[in-house]
Amino acid sequence: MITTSLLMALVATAIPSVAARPDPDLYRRAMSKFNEVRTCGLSDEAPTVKAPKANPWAQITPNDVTAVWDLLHSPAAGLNLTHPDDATATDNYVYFIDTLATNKSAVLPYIDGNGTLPPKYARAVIFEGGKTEPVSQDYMIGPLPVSEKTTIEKLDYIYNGGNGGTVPYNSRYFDGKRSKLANDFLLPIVEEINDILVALFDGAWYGSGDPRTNLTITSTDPQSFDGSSSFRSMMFRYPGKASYLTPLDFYILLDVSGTDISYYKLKGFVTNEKYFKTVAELRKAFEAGEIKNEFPQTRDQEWAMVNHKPEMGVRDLEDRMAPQNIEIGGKRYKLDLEEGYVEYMGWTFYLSFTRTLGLAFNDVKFKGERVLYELQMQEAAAQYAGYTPKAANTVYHDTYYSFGTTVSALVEGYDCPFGSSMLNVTYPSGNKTRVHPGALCVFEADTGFPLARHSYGGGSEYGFGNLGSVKDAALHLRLVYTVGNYDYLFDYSFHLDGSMEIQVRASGYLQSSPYYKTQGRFGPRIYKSTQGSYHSHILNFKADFDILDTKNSLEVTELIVANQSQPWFPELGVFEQMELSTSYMEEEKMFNWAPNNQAMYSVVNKAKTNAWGEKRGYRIVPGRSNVALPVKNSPFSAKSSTMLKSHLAVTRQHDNEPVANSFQNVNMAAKPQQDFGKFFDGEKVDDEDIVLWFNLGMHHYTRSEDVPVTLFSEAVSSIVLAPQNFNDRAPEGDLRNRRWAEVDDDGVLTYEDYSIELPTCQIKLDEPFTKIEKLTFA
Ligand SMILES: *[C@@H]1O[C@H](CO)[C@@H](O)[C@H](O)[C@H]1NC(C)=O
Ligand SMILES: *[C@@H]1O[C@H](CO)[C@@H](O)[C@H](O)[C@H]1NC(C)=O
Ligand SMILES: *[C@@H]1O[C@H](CO)[C@@H](O)[C@H](O)[C@H]1NC(C)=O
Ligand SMILES: *[C@@H]1O[C@H](CO)[C@@H](O)[C@H](O)[C@H]1NC(C)=O
Ligand SMILES: *[C@@H]1O[C@H](CO)[C@@H](O)[C@H](O)[C@H]1NC(C)=O
Ligand SMILES: *[C@@H]1O[C@H](CO)[C@@H](O)[C@H](O)[C@H]1NC(C)=O
Ligand SMILES: *[C@@H]1O[C@H](CO)[C@@H](O)[C@H](O)[C@H]1NC(C)=O
Ligand SMILES: [Cu+2]
Repeated sequence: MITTSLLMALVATAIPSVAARPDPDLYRRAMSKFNEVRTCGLSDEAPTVKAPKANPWAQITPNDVTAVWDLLHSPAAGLNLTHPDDATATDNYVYFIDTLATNKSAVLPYIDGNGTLPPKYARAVIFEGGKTEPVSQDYMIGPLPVSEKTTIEKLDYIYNGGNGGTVPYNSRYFDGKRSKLANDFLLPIVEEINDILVALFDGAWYGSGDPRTNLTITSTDPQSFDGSSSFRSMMFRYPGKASYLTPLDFYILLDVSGTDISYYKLKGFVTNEKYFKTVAELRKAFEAGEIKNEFPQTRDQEWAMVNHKPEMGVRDLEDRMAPQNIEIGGKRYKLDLEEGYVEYMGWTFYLSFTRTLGLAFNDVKFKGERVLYELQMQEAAAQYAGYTPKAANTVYHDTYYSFGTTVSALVEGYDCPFGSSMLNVTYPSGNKTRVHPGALCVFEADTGFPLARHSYGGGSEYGFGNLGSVKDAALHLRLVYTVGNYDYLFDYSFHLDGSMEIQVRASGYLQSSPYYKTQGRFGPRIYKSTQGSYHSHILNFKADFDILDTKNSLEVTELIVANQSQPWFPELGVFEQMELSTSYMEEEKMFNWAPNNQAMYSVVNKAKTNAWGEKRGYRIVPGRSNVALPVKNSPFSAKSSTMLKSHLAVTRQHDNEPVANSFQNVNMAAKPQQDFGKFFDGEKVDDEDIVLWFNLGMHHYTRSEDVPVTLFSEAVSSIVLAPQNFNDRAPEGDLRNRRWAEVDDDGVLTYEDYSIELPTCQIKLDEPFTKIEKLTFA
């Protein structure tokens, strides 16, 4: 926190003198005078704009959430619901309400023509434990607002697994009510072995609410393969804020199938890399001295906090403030916070947000022409490896945890630059709409390099005849989703050259394992008794390109090496040369980046050519660490994770294929609710409305530098969507933030700054810089 007033002269010559602690009124008056003392954009509000049309992808309103909730609970609905606060696993209760994606077929006539705004629908997931065959059931409720026309129907059409929106009880989200049943079953078992736990770990477990409990117990995903049964691989840790880094070598395996706890079974214990099926077997080995705790874990977790560690020393000059990105000329983007609409340097787009998937972008246009209909993350997954029940079992699909609800508060000046627009994010929660203040930041940033430059030769004393250099910048939209141990930083940037970059970074705690001398193949020792478990992160995205219209093709330009001859080089005979071989993907397909990147993939509109007769398109440019899930046949991720297993995929757009995954799919690896593989049924993708799916991710080769938390600098993946013959020339020509210098024949240097002058402004950082604006997406 900045407590002292900091005043920095940016342009030494041009700053009117201002006292170090200006009188607040004077300061406020100064701020409002745009042409006098300004604050370099730090405290400016972004200029507002009115979206051309109401946002058809908007979230359902808070009133809709409450009305839908009340409708579902009305006797007339016939759903026989219990309020979640009073419900047990064998009652029927609402798990969540969310916004149902509006069909593209309904939106296009509205945004492109005179069609009316399509009606909104809610989606509700109801846990129907009170049914003879207990299930989780998805419903669609609409049209909204609730009226006599509103109906509640099963939501089946977005799922292709065969059972529509129905998920068997054993595969449904393992919520607190199911955990309570599992823990009720577990308690007497652990009570029988607490003496062993005390002897090994100086800890015991009497249930989570009991004051004597000084171990924490955790399970993992998945907890079912196909809904016919359910299991839990539990492990103990030392409790605390960094318990992910203080794992203990003790696992309990349970069969927790069904709602009747009297049928639950103990499958056994694992410790010291040994498996004991019963309490008696465990006790026998313990008493025979065959179970040891060779590397005692630490209960202290101070070392694992993300605060300053003075014992690590000092770096010279590090007591000075680090460089900052400042929107020095004032904000250059406009916001319509009511509609969730943004304009920036030729870009326009709408925002939407759901509980399940978080932020999405719609109708992304550059200079008035559509590039993308939709861009949305589909799944943030991780699969682990190890010779323990926990690591070997773990596959996370973070949408299982309602990804959008995990958005965390952002720290201005650290997570996002000072002066960013810090926007509220909202989503339905029960019968209400929750607000996460300042969870989405919008800012324009210096990219740190010129967008273009050239120094034209010339023998002048300046070393050039002419020199042109163009300033680069980009608009960023950034959020951090903290799903349990991990913080995923999503950064979407819109660039002046018409390209868009998506970057995902990971920080936060490793899900680690107790250290075993024999298990280096699963990752290094990273602390006294802790091993960093190897895992792969894969994040799947949907990019529904509409280059100018919906008739698009996926152009594959292979870079091939061919033997050929050229008559003017008779002495060479046949020689090797590179050439481009262009074709179009014919059918829906999952595929990988070509080795050595010797293929370029572009979505093009064959009917729309630029001034040179070339098909206009956007290229999908690989960035950092574009990986896919290495394991293809793991029982824990078999058919639930098909979308993670290739770098890229192309399909035909369909209203009934809006998402790659279903949020409960992680518990249905053998019998998925959504089978991405079934999207590939031989449909043509040439000159059609096509969707491109891509994966970002990283193979997390864990290291001691993951302690205390993984570093965003290293754990990063990115991709760029860049114009490919979309324009007639580079779109930088209209930018005035550039310099053009000339040296005439007499050696006289003149330069043009196009009236973009270094502004006169001051930076004053003396307030808690959390400014909250409204973003309702409604
Ligand atoms: C309503 O749900 C309860 C469980 O909450 C169940 O016991 C009861 O049988 C259900 N009633 C009907 C008519 O299905
Ligand atoms: C929309 O309506 C206007 C005025 O009625 C008409 O001129 C125009 O052609 C219509 N546009 C479309 C795309 O239908
Ligand atoms: C944890 O609880 C057990 C059982 O009550 C006790 O024996 C042990 O000393 C406790 N350990 C610590 C570190 O407090
Ligand atoms: C939500 O439900 C609670 C009861 O559980 C009620 O007190 C509250 O008024 C409801 N909120 C709204 C916005 O209807
Ligand atoms: C070209 O011909 C040479 C000589 O026959 C051969 O070694 C080389 O592999 C050929 N290159 C290609 C791309 O076929
Ligand atoms: C969306 O399209 C699907 C598939 O055509 C259809 O079944 C569904 O009813 C549509 N949804 C809405 C809200 O109209
Ligand atoms: C943002 O959220 C905060 C906290 O809930 C609230 O006080 C503030 O009014 C919200 N801002 C707007 C403009 O809605
Ligand atoms: Cu990781």
